[in-house]
Amino acid sequence: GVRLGVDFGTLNTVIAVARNRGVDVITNEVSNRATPSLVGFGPKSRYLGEPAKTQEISNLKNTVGSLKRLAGRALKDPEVQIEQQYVSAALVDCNGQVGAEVSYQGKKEKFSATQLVAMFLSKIKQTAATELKLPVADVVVSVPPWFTDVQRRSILDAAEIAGLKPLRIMNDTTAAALGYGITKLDLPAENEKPRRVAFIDIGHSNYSCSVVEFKKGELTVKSTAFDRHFGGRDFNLALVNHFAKEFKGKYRIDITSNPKAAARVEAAAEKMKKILSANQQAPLNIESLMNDIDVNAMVTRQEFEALVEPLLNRVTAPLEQALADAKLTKDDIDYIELVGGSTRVPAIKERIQEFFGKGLSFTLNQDEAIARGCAFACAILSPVFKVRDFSVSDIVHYPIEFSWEKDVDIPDEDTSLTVFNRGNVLPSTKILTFYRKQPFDLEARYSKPEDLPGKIPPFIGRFSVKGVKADPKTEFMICKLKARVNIHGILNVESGYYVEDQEVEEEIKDEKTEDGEKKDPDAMDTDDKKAEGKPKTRKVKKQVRKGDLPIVAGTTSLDANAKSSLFEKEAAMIMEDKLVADTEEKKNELETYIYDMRNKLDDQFADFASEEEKDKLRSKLTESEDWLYEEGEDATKAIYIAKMDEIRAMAGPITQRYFDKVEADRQALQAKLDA
Ligand code: ATP
Ligand code: K
Ligand code: MG
Repeated sequence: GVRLGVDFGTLNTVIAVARNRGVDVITNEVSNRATPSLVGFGPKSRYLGEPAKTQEISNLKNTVGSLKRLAGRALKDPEVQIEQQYVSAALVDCNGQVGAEVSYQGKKEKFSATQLVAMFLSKIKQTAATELKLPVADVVVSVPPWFTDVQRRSILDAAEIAGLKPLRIMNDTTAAALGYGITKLDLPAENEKPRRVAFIDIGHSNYSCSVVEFKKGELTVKSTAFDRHFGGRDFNLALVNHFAKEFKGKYRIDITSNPKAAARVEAAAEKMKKILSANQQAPLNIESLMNDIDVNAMVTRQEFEALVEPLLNRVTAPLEQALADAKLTKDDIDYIELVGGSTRVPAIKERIQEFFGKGLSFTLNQDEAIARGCAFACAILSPVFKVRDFSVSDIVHYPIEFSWEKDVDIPDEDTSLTVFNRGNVLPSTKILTFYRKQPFDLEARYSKPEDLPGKIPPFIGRFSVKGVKADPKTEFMICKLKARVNIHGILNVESGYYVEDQEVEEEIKDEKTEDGEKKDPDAMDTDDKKAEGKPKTRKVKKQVRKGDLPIVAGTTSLDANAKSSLFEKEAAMIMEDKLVADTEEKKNELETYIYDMRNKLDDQFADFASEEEKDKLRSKLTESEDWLYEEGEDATKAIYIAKMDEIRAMAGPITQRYFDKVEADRQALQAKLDA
């Protein structure tokens, strides 16, 4: 199967594919190496990716961007209100999640953020399948490292609604780090000092910095810090605000009152900003911006840097935080690797370089490193692929606690416990032990809601443990639950079982947990006594696994029914889009055919038809053309095909005579050559 990596950006999405010989970036239908992360809606079909961008300015109300930043959020979240500044469609509540209200096929419709992400991912799937000429399923998708459980679940659900199989939801900077490590052949050996690299990703809306340690075949993320509201769009906005003020005075127009004008200035500001990365000044010219007024302006790099000074002053905070969390100093960092489009801004580079006091590295492709890392991750996770194994150890960003009610009376038993701490290894499993007489519930939530982005509720999931009954001897059951923060960064109670204390004869072995993972030093599974290293057997008191405990989980993921119904809906919309595209294609073919045939009648077909035949065919062409621009403007695919067949039938004898002559000439020539 195809192994895809998708860097799902706020502005741009990059798709990479792992092949036997390495990783390649896939181009889209207009040969771009990045696809606008936009979804638009029209009277007949959706516009996904490039067409959404083309239509954006004329279809603002029905175009939705910032897709990933909406995923898993509620409308009332103050950060969603910030997002509305950048999203031109109206944001609304959609069954508890934020969504967009748009006009689609002539009706007002609401789509949840998860659905909108699914639409975009189904386009990405289609782009990859078209380019590779193979069906696509397995995928690794990147997200900002600060994404919480509910946001990650939304992306997972969306990928599944799009018919993809997400093998991993991966943090942006971790993906970049994997792409870096897997291609470096000179990493330190096991017993050597690790190489320490700071990966800095500044994109369109957010900024992350991870400190990562590398050794041969493995990477360990030591810390990740972020500014969730720092990226290229803030630099664009600074320019837009500057021009809004300038144009008020200079041209007496107020672009803030005109969304279309504001959007055009934003697009121009983005271009200008890029020019300023390589030049000392940049012009801005927009024709007929508002009230038929053409606007012109010029900004120097120095002026631009003054405008964004408050932003530039925020560049070092995540770097300081990342070092502090990793308990390292600037001097411990061997390399500083920059990725993301906004790390091209010279003033940003200067601030970072000044902070570390050493040169910056650009050994990764700034725009493609994350997608490439994701494709490597996908290949590693795929059993059929031959890729050098590379172990990736990431970290938990927000502490997670479990809470429960007391059952068996154990003095001093707590009713809640922080099970995963900030900075804990991810993925990792911890075994929770409970003494219980009957089925019970436990709830998982983030223990520091104030650290979460915006007003994301701390709730993660409620887990009901079934099949618990008291052992007649001890009057309770010893229940063991496996809580896991998995490779997506999502928490689940994956399984449960019960044990009994028994005296057993046991051979002393190495320390492995049941699923063969290396034992996490923080694991609470202290009951699983590890024996000393004597190579013989001895009697030990041991907990012996007796049976499974079924667990029913209630999380923020969509349930199976809801997911499959959204999958059906998405599939139906894909079919409709395809029908609209096919119909348009048939209409264009008919138009071209008419035009072509008219020319040929005066040219190569001229000697092969009588004047009467020509007149008849010409009037048929004119009549068909008139039809095409009137009643036939909006016909079905079948009708366009039928029209074309009618003309073909009438032109048939003429074209036949022409081709007979061509063939006769060819044979005559051949005979001459053979003679
Ligand atoms: P995010 O990572 O925040 O979700 P993203 O992945 O879509 O967003 P990128 O593709 O990394 O973002 O970067 C896009 C941003 O980089 C845009 O704001 C763009 O204007 C900016 N950018 C790209 N090239 C340049 C340049 N030469 N100079 C300045 N800015 C640039
Ligand atoms: K990107
Ligand atoms: Mg990005």
